[in-house]
Amino acid sequence: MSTHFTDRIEMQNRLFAELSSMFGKEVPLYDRSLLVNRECNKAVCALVGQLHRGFAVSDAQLDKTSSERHGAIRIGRADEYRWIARFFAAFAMEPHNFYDMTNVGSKSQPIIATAFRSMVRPEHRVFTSLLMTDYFDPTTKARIDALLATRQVFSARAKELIERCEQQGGLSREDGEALIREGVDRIFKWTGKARDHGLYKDLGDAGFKIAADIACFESHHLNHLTPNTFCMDLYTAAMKHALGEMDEAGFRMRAGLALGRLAKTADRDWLRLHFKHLSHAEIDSYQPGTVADADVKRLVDALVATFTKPVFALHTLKHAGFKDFTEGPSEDTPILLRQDAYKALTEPVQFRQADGTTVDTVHTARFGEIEERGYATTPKGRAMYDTCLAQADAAREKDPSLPKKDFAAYEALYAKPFAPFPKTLPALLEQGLVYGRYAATPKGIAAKGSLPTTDIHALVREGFAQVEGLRYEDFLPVSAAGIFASNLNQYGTKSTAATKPVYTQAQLEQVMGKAIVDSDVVYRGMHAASLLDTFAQLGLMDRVPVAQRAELEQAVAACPPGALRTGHAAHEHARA
Ligand code: OOG
Ligand code: NI
Repeated sequence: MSTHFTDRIEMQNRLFAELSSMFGKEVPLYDRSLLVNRECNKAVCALVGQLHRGFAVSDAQLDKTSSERHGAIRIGRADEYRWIARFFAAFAMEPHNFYDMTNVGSKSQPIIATAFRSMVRPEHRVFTSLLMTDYFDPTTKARIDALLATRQVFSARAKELIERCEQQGGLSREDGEALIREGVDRIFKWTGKARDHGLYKDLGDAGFKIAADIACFESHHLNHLTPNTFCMDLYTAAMKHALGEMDEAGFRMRAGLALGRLAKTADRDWLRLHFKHLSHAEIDSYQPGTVADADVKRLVDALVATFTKPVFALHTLKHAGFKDFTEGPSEDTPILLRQDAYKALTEPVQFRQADGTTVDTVHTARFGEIEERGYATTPKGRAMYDTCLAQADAAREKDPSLPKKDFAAYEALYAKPFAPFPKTLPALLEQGLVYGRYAATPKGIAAKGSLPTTDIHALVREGFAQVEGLRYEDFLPVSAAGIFASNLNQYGTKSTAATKPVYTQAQLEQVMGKAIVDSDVVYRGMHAASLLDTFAQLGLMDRVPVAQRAELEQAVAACPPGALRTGHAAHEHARA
């Protein structure tokens, strides 16, 4: 038995690179949207390089950072879901958080979900839904269950590889590659083939498009694969321009606005948030520079010229337009996750009927999402976000046509409820709204024994300690509901069962045979462990108030050990 197993994180990166290239071949619009994102990210790096003299990102690093992905798949049967959990475990991806999408008000869908990702510095994550057929009346449930029962998504070979990985504790390089091929060529592949057009039509007509998308297909086809943007507003403007929805003047204005704002907000904390490969020391070595209006104009000119190249004529490809507004916090609030998308494409499908006949028709589900990750919130920050979001959503719903009619007015309207939210990392940390990772600085260690305070914010301000904001690596149920609503081209659904069943995290854990990680516990544990380390290094441990110390120790004890033990190593690894 070989002990030289292939590295699971490397396998994960390979899997996502392969999925991305598969998706790019299946959906040319996705492939081109990656190019648009790359150009936007490059422009952002040029601006930031001028703002922080010494900052530069190699093409390879840019590609790596732009290529972090999240994806979404939808599963029909509990046993399939368990195989998926076992499949992702081979790639060091564990279930994080429970999302009950049957329970998000008017945008509810008949699914429950978790997201598979690595615990520490995750690059990729997959939102994985399970269709709950008991959400439906008994007749519909029986029809869906019967059709689902007759498909086989995992080949015997895929199962054998997963079992081998579990038994051996890893896979050889060849076996790892073979499992990736199973994912790319079969499990997540779009085939354009479906079954039982009658059921498909009945479910769609009753408003259950998601059930149709799951039940009638023969694989867990990727619904979307979402790259990472450094500047959401620049990307959305560029896509609207490339899709022919925004003329050059409109693009110039929006791009100028986005980059102009970035020139004011892209501070060192922003660099640490977006460029995980950079060390504190590297970032500290940059010299402050300035960005004038003329510099922004030059960057916008260059983007305008770039987007006239034929490869960026996205409007010549089949498409259904771009979403009207971005999901998540307002543009000036750097927390959690902002997401947007080009709308779902209508693609040909062929149904094979039970009697052997075929039906040629179309299916609308796969779309092109983009995301920008912000700081991870504490429960206090999350509660504040939920309140602001509810107000902002309500304001938008009063006039849904506003984003298209008058974008500036819409932006102001949406940002207003978020006004109480601090906009910088120090303020967010001081108010206990986001998590950070602290460390003692050489200056702090030199001053050990004579430090005047245990107030971590003061210690950071005085340069005795340093901090980086933890990045949010998870999903947002309300955003996800909005995304479902827009990619299914419908609002929400209501259960047709006699009484709507209640779904629990324990139920999904039982389906998988493993526990779901609560990402808040992990963020809090990382935050607390870094504080305790910092106090110890600064010789302040004895002066930390007893209650505060006990709380930090509890947070560390509650955190799964993997998150803390490998945290440092993984960090160094990512930097190498
Ligand atoms: C998943 C929608 C949720 C997100 O980014 O919130 C999602 C789906 O469409 O299957 O991907
Ligand atoms: Ni998504």
